[in-house]
Amino acid sequence: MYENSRLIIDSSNIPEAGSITWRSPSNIAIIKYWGKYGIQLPRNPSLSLTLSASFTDTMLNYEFREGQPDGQIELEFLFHQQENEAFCAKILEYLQSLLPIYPFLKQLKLSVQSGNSFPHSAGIASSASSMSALALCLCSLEDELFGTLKDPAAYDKKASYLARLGSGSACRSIFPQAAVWGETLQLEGSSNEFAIPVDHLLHETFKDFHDDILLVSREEKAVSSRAGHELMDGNPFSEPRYAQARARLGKLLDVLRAGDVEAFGKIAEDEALTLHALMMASNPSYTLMRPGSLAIIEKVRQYRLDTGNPVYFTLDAGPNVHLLYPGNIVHEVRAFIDEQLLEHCEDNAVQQDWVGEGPEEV
Ligand code: 2P0
Repeated sequence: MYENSRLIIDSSNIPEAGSITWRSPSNIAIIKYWGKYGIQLPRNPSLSLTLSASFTDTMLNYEFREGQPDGQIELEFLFHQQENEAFCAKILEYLQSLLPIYPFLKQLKLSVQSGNSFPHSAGIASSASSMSALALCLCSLEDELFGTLKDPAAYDKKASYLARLGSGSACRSIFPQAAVWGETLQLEGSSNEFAIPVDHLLHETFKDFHDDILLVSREEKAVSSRAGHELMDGNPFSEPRYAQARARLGKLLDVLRAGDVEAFGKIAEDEALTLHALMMASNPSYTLMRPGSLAIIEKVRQYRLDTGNPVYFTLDAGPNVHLLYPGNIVHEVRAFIDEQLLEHCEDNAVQQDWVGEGPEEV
């Protein structure tokens, strides 16, 4: 979509050195993206809530590189002020892959410094926040050098597109409150190439929703998301699953408009359990929930029966449980977590989060 770009720095107009910093949040998928094709294109549309407290700060420094650049990008990378070879290699590979879109990247010396608001080993997915923060820095860099992204909607679309190329779920983090990634007949302008905002559809209730992340285990994930997506290719349930996700997304859009918290919770839980069932039914198969995850799920169901409070769970591709609930019951739910759920969390760890307003330049 943006390939074959002519974004090249003219030697008669060399830019001064500069620095750009973005803070970008993580997101929690309610309709899950699981299964992809081509270059990070989703097999079904997904919908997420944008979070707030779980974010990545990324600073990009740049200066013009004298002399004839070869095909290699020049990059220094620090994660929490420390060198990190694995992350550096990943970012370098990503930037190299963007050269058809951003050929000017090899005309610069780049330095990236990044850090998360949550511990790296907490088992909270950081690819959505980190890749969206980096993509936003790149769009600001494009605009500073060439003045080509002045229109906010064009800016967000390109940031979402670039974030997707880094990590699929990252394309949804660009937008406030909620976003949909993937073509669906229900939403005009939806695309497999980038996410679109759907905050304008949300009933007030969902603008004040919480997501407390119960950290059942901080261990590295047993299956990388790349390998997980690949497992869908040979999975006998994959086609019905993609149809199911499309149908659930249509239903969820109605529910989000109507403010129907109970129907929202039903879809969120069904999606989480479907995701894990798909992994259990893959070959090889994975059970990513731990005993603590199941104990929490059972207690959440019982708590709902006992109190009538609308508290629901979802899970990413890992053992941690996300508790979703409206802001007006935050004190009761926090007490429930402290009294009944913390015992299932590693080191009693919970990351409290809520629906947020999306990334900000800092
Ligand atoms: C999601 N997940 O919709 C789903 C639900 C995890 C469970 O997207 O390979 O890191 O970078 O495109 O985005 C995690 O996968 O995968 C994910 P890549 P990503 O949030």
